[in-house]
Amino acid sequence: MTGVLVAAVLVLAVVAIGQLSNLLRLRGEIRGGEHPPAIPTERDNNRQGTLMLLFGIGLLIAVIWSLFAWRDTLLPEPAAAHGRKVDTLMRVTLALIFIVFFITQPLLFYFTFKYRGVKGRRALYYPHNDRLELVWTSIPATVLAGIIVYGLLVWKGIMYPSDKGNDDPLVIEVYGQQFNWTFRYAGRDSQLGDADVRFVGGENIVGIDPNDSRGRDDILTKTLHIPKGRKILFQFRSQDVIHSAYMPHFRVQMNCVPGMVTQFSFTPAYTTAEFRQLKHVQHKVSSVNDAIAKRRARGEDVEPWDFDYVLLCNKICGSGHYNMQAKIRVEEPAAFSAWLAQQKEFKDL
Ligand SMILES: [Cu+2]
Repeated sequence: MTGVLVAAVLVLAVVAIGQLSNLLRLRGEIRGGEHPPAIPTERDNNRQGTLMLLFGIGLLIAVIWSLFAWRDTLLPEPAAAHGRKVDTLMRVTLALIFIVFFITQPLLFYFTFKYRGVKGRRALYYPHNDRLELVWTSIPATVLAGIIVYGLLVWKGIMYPSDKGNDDPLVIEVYGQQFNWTFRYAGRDSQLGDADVRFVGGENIVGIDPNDSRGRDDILTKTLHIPKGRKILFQFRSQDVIHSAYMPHFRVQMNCVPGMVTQFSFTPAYTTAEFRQLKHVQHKVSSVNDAIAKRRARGEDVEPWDFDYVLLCNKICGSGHYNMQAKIRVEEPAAFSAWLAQQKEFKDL
């Protein structure tokens, strides 16, 4: 709220200054008849040039400061095997962006200062240079093409791995609807039964076809439990609008599109309990809980927080979008099997 008020005050101040300068100009016109043309003086040019240089220096200091101050807000170590490839791609891209930024921005502000208006100095008329055009077109084009090819190779490595490894994936359907998630496990036959929106009703939230025998042992749940170390094949569907299943700790995001099935597979690398032991996760949990402790001391009713993997909807899908989330529990395979065995099959609902 304070931020909005400060922004409003700043906007109003800019408007007031604009109006004031209009008034002064009108007053000048009324008093002196014709308004003299505004030709900047040597002093104006020096002042504007210096201000521009100071602004540039301030901008660079702010960027460097924010890089250090907010480095902890980046995502921690990935919780799925393929996540390192995504993170490396991200780091390479960020490194290139910052190299270009730290070359071009200081030059931009320095030249603005250096070539400010000086009495008697005329700008050099330099309309065209083929060699320069070639250099500043071909270098960015080559670098961008390199990033795109690298990105495509990473995508191919994640989506179509050459090493199929333990290829007995656990199949789980992630079903989005305004505004919640339902999960369907394939049951003992490792196959999901057919589903169609026309069968949706009562307990049959995802529209399992009652005539398809493969669907009889499917299991519907509202919490997502997955075993560590086993490949999980997620199949995404949506009942109404486009949702997007976003599991940031596993570096996964996939759209859930009505009328089609999209998929993504990954292998969880840490159980929830193990991930909670990692240093940066503990650091985050303790800093959040410090803030919560202060609120509790003020008498607010806030529960302490512990880390959990999350599934969030990452498409603005309607008024309840903000709350379309679920916790993900990664467990040791034995604990996962015990949990799954307690769930009801579709035929028993
Ligand atoms: Cu959604």
